[in-house]
Amino acid sequence: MRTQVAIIGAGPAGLFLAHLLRRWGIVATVLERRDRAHVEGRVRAGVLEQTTMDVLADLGLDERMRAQGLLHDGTNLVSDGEMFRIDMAARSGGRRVIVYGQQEVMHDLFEAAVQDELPIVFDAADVCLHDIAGKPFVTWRAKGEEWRLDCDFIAGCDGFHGISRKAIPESARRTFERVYPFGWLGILADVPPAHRELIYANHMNGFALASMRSPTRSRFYVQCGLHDRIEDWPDERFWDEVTLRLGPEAQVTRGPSFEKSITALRSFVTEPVRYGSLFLLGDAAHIVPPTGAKGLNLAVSDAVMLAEALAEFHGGRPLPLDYYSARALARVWKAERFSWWFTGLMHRFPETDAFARKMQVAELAYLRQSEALQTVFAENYVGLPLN
Ligand code: RFL
Ligand code: PHB
Repeated sequence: MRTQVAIIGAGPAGLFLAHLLRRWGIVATVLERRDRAHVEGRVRAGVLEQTTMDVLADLGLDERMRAQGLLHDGTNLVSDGEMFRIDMAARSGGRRVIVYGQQEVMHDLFEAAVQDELPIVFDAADVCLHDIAGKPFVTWRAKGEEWRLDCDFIAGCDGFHGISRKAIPESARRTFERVYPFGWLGILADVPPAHRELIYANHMNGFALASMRSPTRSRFYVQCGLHDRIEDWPDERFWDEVTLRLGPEAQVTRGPSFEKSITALRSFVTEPVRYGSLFLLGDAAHIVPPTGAKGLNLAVSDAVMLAEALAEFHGGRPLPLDYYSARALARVWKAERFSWWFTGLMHRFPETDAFARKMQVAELAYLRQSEALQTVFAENYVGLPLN
């Protein structure tokens, strides 16, 4: 079998790339370790940047998002119970975010893939990359058989735990990493959202976030210990804590949770994101803590940048493929900075002594009154331009 681009992983990075390449007339095959239901069922991101909305619109895949997504002009921050709003649209020339869950995005991408007959191989076991510095090919096992796919390029879209990044020799890559000394405990519940827009709260006990999926489904998070277990957080404790941390202006409605999971927080970048014919995209190349809601959005901007670079190459134009590495990493590092800064501002760290806490409170007070700082926040939150 032969294809132009072998895409490893059918998450957001892989599927956006497959759709974008198709639009440029480039043939790609996607190899996914799990089945569609598993990939579509993962409860993850909730907030899409303006840039991501625009890409879905360009691909003609925005119908359900426009009908069901919740457009937000602003977001709310809470400092010790006191809430203030940042009008992001007003501070960023009218750019906004939309609350439209990753599960919905994946559903739309998979449905369109079926319609457009994009080749996706599910349940591909033991995917192996070969000769990435020469004539690349990929092998895997499925239905008890061995398969081989020859290709011009490989796009490693297989997430943080995937195999693609590790296919680059250790001597050729560098890792930059920060592991945070806490996690996020997230729940879903069929209760109305605590507010019309999101609320990010800094409280003595730690961070809390009120988000949503629809007018009747809410997503909440609280900062928790790195070694906490789900059993440590029965619903009652969760609701008590999130209500306290979000403060009196949040209208928290309690109800049974039906999804509860703990996520570790990490900042991570590998460089370079190209080696021979292999490109890394999305979580395979970088991780941000979820505080800035950037992960999925970065996967999408990577996909746009690689699709454009491959289209130039395909069209015989002399744009160097290394351009992808430089262009993608330039945007990635800015999103890393914003997510790291926002995480630092909003969480309680083991070393958060009385002085450090005063610094957080003072910075939040400054953000509350300074148009300049709010502009910086808004530009980053709605998503920096691709160039
Ligand atoms: P994914 O989604 O991990 O997809 C990788 C795919 O590769 C497959 N795979 C393999 N396939 C073949 N062979 C192998 N050896 C393979 N190994 C893995 C996997 O099965 C999977 O299908 O990576 P991708 O595409 O780069 O997308 C990244 C995003 O999913 C991620 O960044 C976001 O979910 C992060 N994130 C958020 N991002 C936002 O933009 N806004 C948010 O509000 C937001 N909130 C979040 C988040 C992530 C969270 N968690 C759980 C990590 C909230 C949370 C709690
Ligand atoms: C979510 O709704 O899951 C969500 C929203 C904002 C974030 C992170 C996650 O910063």
